[in-house]
Amino acid sequence: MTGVLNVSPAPIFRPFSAHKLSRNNRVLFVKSMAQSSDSSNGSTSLSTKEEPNSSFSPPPNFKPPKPKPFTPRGDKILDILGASLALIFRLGTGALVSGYSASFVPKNEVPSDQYALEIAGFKVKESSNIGPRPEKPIEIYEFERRNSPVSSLTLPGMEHVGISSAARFVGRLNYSFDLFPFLFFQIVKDVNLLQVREIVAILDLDVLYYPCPRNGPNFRPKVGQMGGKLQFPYMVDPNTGVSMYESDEIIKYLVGKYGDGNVPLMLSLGLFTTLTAGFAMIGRMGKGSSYKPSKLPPKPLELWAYEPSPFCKVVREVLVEQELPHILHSCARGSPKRQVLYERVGHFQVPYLEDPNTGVQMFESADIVEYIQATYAR
Ligand SMILES: N[C@@H](CCC(=O)N[C@@H](CS)C(=O)NCC(=O)O)C(=O)O
Repeated sequence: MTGVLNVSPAPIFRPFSAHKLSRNNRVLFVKSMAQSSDSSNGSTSLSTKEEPNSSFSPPPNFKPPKPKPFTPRGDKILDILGASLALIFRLGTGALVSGYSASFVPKNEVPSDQYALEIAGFKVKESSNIGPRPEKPIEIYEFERRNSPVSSLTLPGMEHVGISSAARFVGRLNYSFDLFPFLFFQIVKDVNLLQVREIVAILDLDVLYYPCPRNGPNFRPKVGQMGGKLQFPYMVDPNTGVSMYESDEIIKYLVGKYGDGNVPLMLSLGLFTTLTAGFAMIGRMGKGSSYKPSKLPPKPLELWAYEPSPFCKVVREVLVEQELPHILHSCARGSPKRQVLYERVGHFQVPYLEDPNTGVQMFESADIVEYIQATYAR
């Protein structure tokens, strides 16, 4: 399974100048994938604090594991259960692409070179009305605060997520300084990104994510440079040159440009959306929001995944904590990209990681997490 990739994404970073700067004052010019392939989209070069390491290799004796569908590794059952809460509270939002339909057919009706999930001797034929997707990945600078609810209560900024209705709701609960209001305020503030990720899955978009964890040295400051304020998520569409803050605006833009113009019901129910998205995060509080020192690779990792899958969620958390830019090949149920991966690898399962910096390609969430930590943690 280990080998050199046949897709070689453009480096995130511009070639470094011949001068090597001292470790403490290195300045690097960073370009996004899309920026490097087309300078006419209005994107700007930006400086980062970190120099990407130029050579990475897989951990010693690395062997990619065999895929084991729908089976968490024994020591990760609680993690996967916690991550599954999102699927339950959000009623599976993001699990199916737009216009999804499915039918059960006898096994022998589906040719062996076609991806189809097998259930109880039947194959599930799935389809969608997704048309051609944008040429270049959408770029999203992401930060999802998932603190322990009592460790940082940050009320300012809640106006971004319709806090007036949330505050009225809490008021009715006779607000006092016990755990629930802390928890409530915290989660209400942090649900924006989840909804954006859900729409990415529904619209089957590929996204180049730039993680901006708390204290992340590289991409977080760029958001301020590009858009004028430190607010997340921040989206840049290199296909149109449009960039914006505000999850609601981003969702409206994406469904208008790449969908049928209608915001899905579960993303447009106001306080209900906010609450369910907030509770969806409870199982993973404290994960995927604070920077853990890491080595920055020259190329983005590529992850085949989709938002509500608990197996994918635990991998995304580590990519965010390590501040590793990654291209998400979104492939919720009904996505034509499932067939693409099936043809490429002979099996479909997510998460599936391709690392162009080492040539590693692998399934299995727990092993992917360990691989990322072994390769990139400082
Ligand atoms: N043991 C695997 C399980 C991953 C898994 O089962 N993923 C599901 C999505 S949640 C999948 O890809 N199933 C195959 C399919 O949907 O056809 C891991 O930990 O990564």
